[in-house]
This record gives sequence, C-alpha cells and structure tokens, in this order.
Amino acid sequence: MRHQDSATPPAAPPGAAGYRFAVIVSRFNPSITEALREGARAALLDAGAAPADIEELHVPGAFELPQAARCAAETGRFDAVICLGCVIRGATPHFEYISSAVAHGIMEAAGETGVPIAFGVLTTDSEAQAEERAGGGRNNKGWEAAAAAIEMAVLFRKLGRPPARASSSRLFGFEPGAARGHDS
Ligand code: INI
Repeated sequence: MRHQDSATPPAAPPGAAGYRFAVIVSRFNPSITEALREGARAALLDAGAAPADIEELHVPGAFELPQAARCAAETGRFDAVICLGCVIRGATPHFEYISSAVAHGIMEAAGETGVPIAFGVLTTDSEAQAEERAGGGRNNKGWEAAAAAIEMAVLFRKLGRPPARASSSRLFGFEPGAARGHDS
C-alpha cells in the first residue's frame, strides 16, 4: 500500500499557533528551493503559525542543511526545524554521497537534539522532476515537510516537551559574554 498519493498529500494539521519554526533553505538550485520555501511558509501560515514565529535561514547547499539544522535546534528557540533543498542526479556526479549525507545528517541531528527536523529535500533525476515536486498548493515538498514538522511539534509537546523560548538574545542557552566570565 502506498503511504500517500503524490497528487493528494495529507492536509497540514491545524494548530501551529504558538509554535516556533526554523525554515532552513539551501541556495543550490535556487528557483526550486525558493518554491519549496514558499510552499513551507504557506503550510505554516495556513495552519495558524504567526509570521513572527517563522524564521527563515539560508545555507549554500544541501550538504550544509544538517549542520545548520543542528545549530538552530540547539538554540532552544524552535519547536521544529524544516530543511529544504534540491539535489539533482543529472547535474551531480556525487549525487548519492550528498543525498545520503543529508538524509543521515538530518536524522542524526533530530535524534541528538530532540527537536523534530523535517526532510524537505528533493532528490530527483532531472530538473523537470524537481519542478513537478515544487509546484503550487500541496504538490510541493516544502509544504509536505512543513506539515510533517507541525505534526511532530504538536506530538512532542503532547508528550511533555516544553515550548521553545521566544528570546532571540539567548543563543545556545547562555547570554552573550557568559562564556568569557561576564555576568550580564
Ligand atoms: N548542493 C545541492 O543542494 N544540490 C546539488 O545538486 C548540488 N550539486 O549538484 O553538487 C549541491 N552541491 C553543493 C553541496 O551541497 C555543498 O554546498 C558543497 O559541497 C560545499 O560543502
């Protein structure tokens, strides 16, 4: 049985209000990843997330997504992280290495930080295939990844995970200067 038909992805679960999301976007294959970013943003807003609770961050390529996702998760400022990228086999001799490193890296970062991290990375044979999966509405891997991130964030909170904190000044769990012995 197929998990889902690609023409009818599941609806974005409601209830993203009060949750904070990082959307990390790879700049490689930018027209595709921009469409994924728009899809993810639409899903989050449709599910009730406040624009101020969606932080968009960019990385050079898909290979950097796990590193940035881990860094974002470790700040404690996000209930879920969404990774968006596009790796095209035709244009990438090292396609298998990059795709596999990204998938494993994201899974490891999620497991080690305890923050849900969604995999919105297209791995396709051609640019045409990537365009098909970065379309409007729900026919968009970014939309799908954001829907998964919302569902996981809601589930984790139900299981007792505390809400992400809103502060932007407390990075990595300590005040700037604290590591140098300041008390501020
Ligand atoms: N990065 C991608 O996101 N998609 C690709 O198709 C791709 N190709 O074709 O090489 C790609 N390469 C860059 C890679 O992700 C890193 O940014 C780079 O190796 C520097 O670490």
